[in-house]
Amino acid sequence: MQAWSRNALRRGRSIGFVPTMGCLHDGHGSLVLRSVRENDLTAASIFVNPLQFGPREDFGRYPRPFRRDCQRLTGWGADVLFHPSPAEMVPEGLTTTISVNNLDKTLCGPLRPGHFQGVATIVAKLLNAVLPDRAYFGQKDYQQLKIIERLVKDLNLPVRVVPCPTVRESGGIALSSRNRYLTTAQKNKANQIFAALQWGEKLLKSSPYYASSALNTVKKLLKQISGSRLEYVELVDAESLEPVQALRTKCLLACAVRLGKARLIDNLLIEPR
Ligand code: PAJ
Repeated sequence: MQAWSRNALRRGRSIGFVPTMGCLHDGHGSLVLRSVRENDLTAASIFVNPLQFGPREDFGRYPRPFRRDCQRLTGWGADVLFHPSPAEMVPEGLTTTISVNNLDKTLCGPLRPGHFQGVATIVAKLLNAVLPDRAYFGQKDYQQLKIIERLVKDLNLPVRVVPCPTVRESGGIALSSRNRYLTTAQKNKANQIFAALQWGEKLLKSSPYYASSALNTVKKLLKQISGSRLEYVELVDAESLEPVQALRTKCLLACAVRLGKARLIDNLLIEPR
């Protein structure tokens, strides 16, 4: 991978990079298409990263439709796929990892101990392999995006992180590889997650100093989704990810909901009027 990238860079070509865990959908596609537009060459990676799954999470059953993924990447115009082996990415006796502080104290962090450390470690390794000028990340995983931005800044990594908006189905549900775990009926219910967040946005914009009341309404709406279990819904500052009591700065309204076999996350960025 590095040889391919060095060769391209020597020839003055810019490289865009889209890291993924595969089971590609149009959300991934939006990142690849943007990279193809903004760079001479686009690399994607597929690696189901064991370091970011907890012991009771879905690492074993995470879908891996590799041939279909390759076809999709070709269709979107990617130039190269990096598909490393687990042994290459997580060598036996791995002792050096990247620890994440502060930004993992809210939202998904407390519920998924070690998750963001696993993400940061593997993304740093992927960036070292691909040597891109730009790397594309989705706002659907907003906390991950902020942690990667911080990683790049803190470690002076020579790459520009490009945030990309969340792609949704027409009903509102954010595209996710884990939507595969949902039945059609559950998918319809999952649309209510986005509707609840939108309702929260409306309340927050009309009464920015009553954030806790807006949050309670969203919580109630999310809890009403039958067969679901709400893990959290939080309003945090969009930069520090610290909880806020009022909509004074740009904020993130984010939630995680368990529905059937899937754990779904979603969020909305909300700017004060
Ligand atoms: P994965 O879940 O495959 O997502 C790869 C990239 O696609 C991430 O940047 C994610 O935010 C983005 N993405 C997923 N669904 C999206 C949607 N509906 N709209 C826009 N972008 C979307 O995130 C990971 O993999 C891993 O943690 C990884 C960064 C590859 C490290 O292992």
